Amino acid sequence: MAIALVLVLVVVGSVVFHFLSPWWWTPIASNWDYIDNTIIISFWITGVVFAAVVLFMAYCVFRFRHREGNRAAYEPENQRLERWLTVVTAVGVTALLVPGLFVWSRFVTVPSDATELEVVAQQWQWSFRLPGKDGKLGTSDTRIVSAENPLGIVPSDPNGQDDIVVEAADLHLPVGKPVKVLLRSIDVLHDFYIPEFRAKMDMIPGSVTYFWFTPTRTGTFQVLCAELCGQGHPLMHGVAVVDTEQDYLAWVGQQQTFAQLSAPQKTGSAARSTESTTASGLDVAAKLETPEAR
Ligand SMILES: [Cu+2]
Repeated sequence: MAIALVLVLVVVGSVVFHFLSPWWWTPIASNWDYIDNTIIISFWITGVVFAAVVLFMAYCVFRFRHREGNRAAYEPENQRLERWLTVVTAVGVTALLVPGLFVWSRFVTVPSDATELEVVAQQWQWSFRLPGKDGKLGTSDTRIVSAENPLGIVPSDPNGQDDIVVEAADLHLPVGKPVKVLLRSIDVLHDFYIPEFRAKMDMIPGSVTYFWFTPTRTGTFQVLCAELCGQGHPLMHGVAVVDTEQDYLAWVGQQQTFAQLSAPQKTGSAARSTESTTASGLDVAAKLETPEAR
């Protein structure tokens, strides 16, 4: 009797806690409310099944409790019950999986007007690359990653020369514009995750994974790594700032392109003068950024 009561209390307590809990998702900042809806469907299905199974256990514990002289009946087969359970389980599992498949298909079907953003993970920092005026990212190769070329951009590809390189600094994005996020890792498995965007994907050395999203409100969001990636994993934070178009353009104007970053390697006064002007721009940018996340 006491055990049956405990089981009922577990169900009631879980349901009450779920609805009164102070912990819920951070307010959404992207178009992916489909993902929230899918999780809510999963909560409902798993919640109903959890309550039904535990309450049934409580009923059995109470109804078939030990009584003097009672004997259990042995019934190894019950085809009607098995058919019924198979159908209910199949419906439940289908309802859990199918919404996710629809969301996944949207998640990787990138709209044609999305601009590209490359995110490069390494132990233990985030770097970003945005296409320059040509709107195209140049090719990259992990094998040529060096201190001077931290993202491994192929110097011979003209598309890469105007790419904006944001190494281990804050990322800015304009609000309301779809972004195709290309994910690369130059060492181990990482996972790019911004909770408010509801978007998250593994980054696999040697391949480029991608998804897309549209930021729907301005604000400063934390970039997390959601894959255990070594000792510094808990410290692998970044900052993504969603700006108004105007603020975004002001930020872009302060960033350095790949060509500017590789200029110091060249000799000659022209290269040096480019370096000095852009370096001062970067100093201003560094002062404006919020360094608290690092
Ligand atoms: Cu990581």
